[in-house]
Amino acid sequence: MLKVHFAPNSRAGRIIWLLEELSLSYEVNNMAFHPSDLKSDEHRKRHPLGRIPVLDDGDIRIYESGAIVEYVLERHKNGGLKPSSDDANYPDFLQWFHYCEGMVMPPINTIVVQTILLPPERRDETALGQAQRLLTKSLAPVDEALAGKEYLIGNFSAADIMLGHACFMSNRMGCIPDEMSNLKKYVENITNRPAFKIAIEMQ
Ligand SMILES: N[C@@H](CCC(=O)N[C@@H](CS)C(=O)NCC(=O)O)C(=O)O
Repeated sequence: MLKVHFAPNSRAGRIIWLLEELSLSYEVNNMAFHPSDLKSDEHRKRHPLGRIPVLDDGDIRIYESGAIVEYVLERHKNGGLKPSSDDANYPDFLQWFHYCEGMVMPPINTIVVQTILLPPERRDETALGQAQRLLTKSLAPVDEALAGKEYLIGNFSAADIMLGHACFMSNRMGCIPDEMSNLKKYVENITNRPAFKIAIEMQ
């Protein structure tokens, strides 16, 4: 049985979303998004940095959300969520799948650190402003790519589970301006998916 080590309001939601989209069975180890759980000796044995998500599949343990998504698609079920390498959409799929952790999540991480994780006296307004501007800038090509499309490569795919989740978080942080209307609509398309609702409402 697949087991997801999870905490609410985190990238672990991507894995629940994926498993729900694929109708695969899984168990959840629901932890608090707090050092008491994430930095515990028990969890550091699963992830050396004390982070989530982590997936257990029998004796196999894997962390890094994109790697987990690829692993599930290859070893368990594809469900039409990843085009084959000869598909015309494959290059775009790869690009947006990896653009998520490569370009969009770094400024989101800084925003979370500067608004939630650091105690108020250590927060830095300049670093926060820079990260907010960088996030909006990094989303501009995504808005452009979504013109006339419901999802990143047309049909719903695992690239939406990665980057769509990051877009949802960016919107919640107020970093998608109204002018990025394709992106606003995209976030709506994603949040209307029943599997996404299950993942995002899991506490
Ligand atoms: N690139 C990693 C990032 C993992 C990560 O940083 N997860 C965050 C939650 S979204 C976390 O565990 N943060 C807790 C911490 O930094 O202490 C992935 O995609 O899995």
